[in-house]
Amino acid sequence: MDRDLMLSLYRDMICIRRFEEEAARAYTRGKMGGFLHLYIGEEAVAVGAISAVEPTDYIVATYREHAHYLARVGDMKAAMAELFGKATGCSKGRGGSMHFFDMKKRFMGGHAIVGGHVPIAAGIAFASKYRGEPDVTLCFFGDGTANMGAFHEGMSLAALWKLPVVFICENNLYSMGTPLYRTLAVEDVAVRAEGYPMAQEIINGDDVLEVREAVRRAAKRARTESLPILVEAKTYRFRGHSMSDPAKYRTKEEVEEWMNRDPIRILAQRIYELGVANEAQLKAIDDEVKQEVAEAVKFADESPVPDPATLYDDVYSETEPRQDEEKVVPLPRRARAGG
Ligand SMILES: Cc1ncc(C[n+]2csc(CCOP(=O)(O)OP(=O)(O)O)c2C)c(N)n1
Ligand SMILES: [Mg+2]
Repeated sequence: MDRDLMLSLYRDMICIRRFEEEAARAYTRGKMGGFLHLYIGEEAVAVGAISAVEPTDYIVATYREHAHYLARVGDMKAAMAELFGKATGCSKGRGGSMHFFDMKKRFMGGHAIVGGHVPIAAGIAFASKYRGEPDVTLCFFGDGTANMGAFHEGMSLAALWKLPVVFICENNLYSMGTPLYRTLAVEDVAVRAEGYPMAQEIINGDDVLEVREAVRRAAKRARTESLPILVEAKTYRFRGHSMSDPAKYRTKEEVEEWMNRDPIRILAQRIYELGVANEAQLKAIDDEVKQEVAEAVKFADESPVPDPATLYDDVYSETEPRQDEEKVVPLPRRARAGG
């Protein structure tokens, strides 16, 4: 096992953990508006998967996307500033927690509508295939998403058109406060793949090396054979659904059991066993990361809010009244009804 790789995966996971712990503190201090959904406990999925693909491959994620953004783009300052709604944020402070974006790094969001991004991922993969480009799209989503109509539409088209997408289900056993067994008629989300059809694989989402290996294989197949796959990573979120959720619907024992399978601790254990690093060396990484997070908070705090004069920038609508506006005649009622 490559020493540098293991340490870099460790660092990436610690970055997400410490970033989000600090984000949670900032949230309670009223530094940001809207919701904040944390990925704490699920870090191995984003880090393992994104480390397994090329930097030119596309990433599409949910509202729990700070992790995927940090794993791909790694700019903590732009991430924290976005949470704080500042002009220096990765979406210029216009998106906030659920709408991180970085086109240059092919990080295609940050999507708040459950399932809405699955057809988008299929569309991106379609564009790659249509243009004859070698890129693969990774699409992350939760277990609850597997029951959404848009999810089935995206999966169905990906199978029909043999699109190079790796669908990655982050199965954390809950959609908001509802346990999976109350929403899903099957035990594993992965079996849904059979109906489209496409390949499937179930993996331990708390083992970053296992995730990396599975996604590496899946992405290679997508790239060389242009075939989609559904990978289901079993994992758990340690916090509530969002910051406003006290998570009373889970027993203390259940949470403790999963926290014993902390993905960061699992990798640390592997690192010790293989003699890659000792406790002091991992602590040094942690200390560096905490420093980086503190600098990101300072940067976000000191950054300006977006200038109101830029309100209409980057909006896909006319900011000036259209010249031909008076010529637009509404269709008569009956004609519209027929359409
Ligand atoms: C179309 C739509 N319906 C409902 C919601 C409200 N909502 C936000 S997250 C969520 C649960 C999604 O659960 P899951 O897909 O398992 O993802 P997780 O939050 O567990 O990562 C719901 C119902 C939404 N954002 N979009
Ligand atoms: Mg879930």
